Amino acid sequence: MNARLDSLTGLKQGVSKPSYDRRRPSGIVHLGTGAFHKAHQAVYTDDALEGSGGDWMITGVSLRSPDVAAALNPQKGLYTLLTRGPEGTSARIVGSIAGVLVAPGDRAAVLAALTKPETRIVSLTITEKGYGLDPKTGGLDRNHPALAADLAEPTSMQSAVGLIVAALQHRRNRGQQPFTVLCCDNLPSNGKVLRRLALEFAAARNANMVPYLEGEVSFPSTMVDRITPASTDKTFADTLAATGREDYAAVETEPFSQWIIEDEFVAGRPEWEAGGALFVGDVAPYEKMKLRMLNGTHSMLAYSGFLAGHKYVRDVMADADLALLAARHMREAARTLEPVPGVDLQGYAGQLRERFANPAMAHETWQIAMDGSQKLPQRIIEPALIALRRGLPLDSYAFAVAAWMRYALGMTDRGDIYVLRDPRESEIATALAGSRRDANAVADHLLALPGLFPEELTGSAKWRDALQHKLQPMLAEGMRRAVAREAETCRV
Ligand code: CS2
Repeated sequence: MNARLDSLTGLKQGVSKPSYDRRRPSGIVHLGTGAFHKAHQAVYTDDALEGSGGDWMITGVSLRSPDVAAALNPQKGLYTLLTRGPEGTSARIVGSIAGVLVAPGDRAAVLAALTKPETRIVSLTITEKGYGLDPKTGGLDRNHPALAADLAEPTSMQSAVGLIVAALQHRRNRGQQPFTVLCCDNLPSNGKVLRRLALEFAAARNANMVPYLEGEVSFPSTMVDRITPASTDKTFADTLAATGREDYAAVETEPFSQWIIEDEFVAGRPEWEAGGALFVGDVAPYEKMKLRMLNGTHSMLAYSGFLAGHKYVRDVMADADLALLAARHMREAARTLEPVPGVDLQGYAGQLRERFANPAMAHETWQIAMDGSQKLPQRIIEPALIALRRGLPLDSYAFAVAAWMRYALGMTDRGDIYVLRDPRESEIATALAGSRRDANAVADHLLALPGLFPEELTGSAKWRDALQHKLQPMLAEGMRRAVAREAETCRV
């Protein structure tokens, strides 16, 4: 039996570890303590605590699964971060998480954490689908199960938005200072979106909270970036080899990391600059760049790469045809952007291609392919619309959407079935029933999914033609051939 990582002693040489006193109060409550949070914000906070201290430990909250808490709590919140680069892997112990609460099992403890006087920031990584955002209205999706429950039942508080508004109400009633709400998910203007949802929720449930939320609480937007594959048995085996400690909370990530934040904190913040965070007045240009160039290309490669038989993004990038399509997608996405302060977009694209090709990273295409209905709008559809308006080529967006539509059929060209993992999965399956081989029918049915594609796009003959043109060979000849064919058009 190997010893578990539950203290900072006895680690192998070369493993870096926190030297600050971890018995300080938690100034941050983080909703959605998954791998991404552990590879990103928790690491910046670890650096800030190491650099300048402050009462900024993190109390993690899992809104759904008890797994992270089960792995982290017996280790007093300690976990290993493996950083994998072409030159090798390094291990570091992160100490900024004090422990994790599980909301469904212990809602009272979660509310207590959110309403403690020491809590000054509530941050979130709950994925796109966690917000209950209706893509059509930009407001609350009242059919979102957790939100619907919270709107109907005063004491429910299952959704992130519901918990935040309820906690702020408690604080206001008790005369405590509010906290900053810090959204760290891949949504454009993520702070503004969350603010809008919180205001709408408050207007529906506790209208007297609206002026308070508007006047006293801040919702800075952020751009977060670090590629973080789901942990596997190899993560745990390599962690044991590197540190000498068993750790089933370990996560692995890439060397690159970026965090750009609007500096609007109503109750202070850690010195995240210590980890390299950049504070700016307006995050929007950076967010758009990342969502369209990184995430958009990721999604395109995930659908087409998975169906062309590639398990990992690094394999996709080793496929000359797909690498070419990745480069094209980034180039086209860059054309939809306004200038981004201090960034050379060509250089950014080159860096992205290198990151995607990192041979040490096993990032599954299937992982990225999940939740397509939640990801396409900001990654692909928005720039497609801009391209349409400006008369720019539609090929790369039509190819990406066609690849998603082909992926939505749930079966590889060899006939293997896979799970879509999308909150709109059953709606998609119903839309596709009976029309699986006909490109026109598949495109028509998926374009008609309520709220997903704007009318300006669905009503455009140019867009529909482009889409059908890309989807047809995917269905008739298979993804491998369709990719080769598409790449040929880029070579001429
Ligand atoms: C990916 C992102 O899974 C996905 O959809 O595109 O998680 C991506 O790896 C991160 O946004 C990188 O910062």
